[in-house]
Amino acid sequence: MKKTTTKSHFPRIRTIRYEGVGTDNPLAFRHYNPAEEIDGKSLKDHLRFSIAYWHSFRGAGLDPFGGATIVRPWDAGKNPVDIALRRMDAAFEFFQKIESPFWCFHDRDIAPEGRSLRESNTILDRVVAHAKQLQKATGIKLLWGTANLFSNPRFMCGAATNPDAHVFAYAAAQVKKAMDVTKELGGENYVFWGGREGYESLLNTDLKREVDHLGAFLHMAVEYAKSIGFKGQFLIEPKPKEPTKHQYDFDVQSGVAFLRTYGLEKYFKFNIETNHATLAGHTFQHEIEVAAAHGMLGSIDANAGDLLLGWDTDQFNTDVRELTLAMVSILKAGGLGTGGFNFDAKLRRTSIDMDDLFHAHIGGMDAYALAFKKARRILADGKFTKFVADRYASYDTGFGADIEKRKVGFRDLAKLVDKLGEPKPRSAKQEYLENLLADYVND
Ligand code: XUL
Ligand code: CO
Repeated sequence: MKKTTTKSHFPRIRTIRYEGVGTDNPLAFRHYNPAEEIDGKSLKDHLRFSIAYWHSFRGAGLDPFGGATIVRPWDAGKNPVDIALRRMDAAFEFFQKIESPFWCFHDRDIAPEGRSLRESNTILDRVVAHAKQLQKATGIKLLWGTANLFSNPRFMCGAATNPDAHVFAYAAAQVKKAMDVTKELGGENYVFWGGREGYESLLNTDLKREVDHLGAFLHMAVEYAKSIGFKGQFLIEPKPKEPTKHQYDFDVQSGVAFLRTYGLEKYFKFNIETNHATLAGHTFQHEIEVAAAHGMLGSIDANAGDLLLGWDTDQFNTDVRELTLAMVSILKAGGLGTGGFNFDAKLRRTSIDMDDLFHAHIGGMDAYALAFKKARRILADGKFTKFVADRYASYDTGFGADIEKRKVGFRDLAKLVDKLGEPKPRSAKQEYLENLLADYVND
């Protein structure tokens, strides 16, 4: 990657290199070799890793019981715009040193909010112009942009689902600008995570009206994108709860129903986040399979939750078994297209050193790279694919094929059962398959 000329914010850390599994250097990749060619494409281009600006450059380690623990030198100073610009330099140096080809942001994490929307937009434009220069100088690209419609108190009762039309209008104006700057930075996607689009109590909520408003809002976004010629893919990021008790985009399946109900399915795919999947009571792989089944697999927010805690802990994922299963489903679906793997993950509040940011991403990137290779082997060997195909083979011919083609009805099938009698039970062989998977994961 090309170098920038600004002073180093990470002077003691050099660009992370691939050194292979034998290395004892903790600041090296063991599995992620960005330049490695696989099927005529580099691993970097296969995986399309991305860094989440909000966690890695705005996360300060706050929790409900205590304030900032993670203090960065570039955040010092009085003028918030100068700080934002310097922080952006630090971020791009990090993106380069960690060998990430993409980054992602919310409007409000890259630039401070002004006293009016107009002033906020002016500040945002200044920071975006700087980001554009840094993108050009480094070759790092924008995977997606989005608007923060959840931090400011004005959004406490929702944005597009707010009972006050004035707040809806404000949210629309903010997304309009966020789409403009995403286009300006060549963003390949635009994400909608329904921050506070949900409710706490039905005593004060008109659920139907709120969901209708969300449908209207997204139609306006589609129309606006067309009008400015923004070609990036729109993505919905489902999450079942947190911050609100009932979020409207609960999971992928309910997201599909929502999009189809409002005639939006042509315009959206899903950004699936591991920790959101588990909060919904699903596995990561389940959410990927549901999106893929509808041709709506878009991108991944790569992280992990702690299953012993009931909230969105946004940890870096080093669970190769879980990631291998996810990768199998992603590769089977033909990959992520314009999407990528965005590390929507944060340091623990006790990990306060600069190098912790590197260790965290190295671990996540290595785990995904290893999982990618294992998944490719699993699919090339074809053992699971063959097992599953055999399991459904009765639908390939005869009356099974007629069922799939809807050529038969209950009367035909009732007659058939009179003739065939009792079906013969057949083992689903789960333990055998789990052992087979363990061979790949442990190898
Ligand atoms: C929140 C979350 C967001 C979205 C972007 O849980 O995942 O950071 O990814 O708004
Ligand atoms: Co996310």
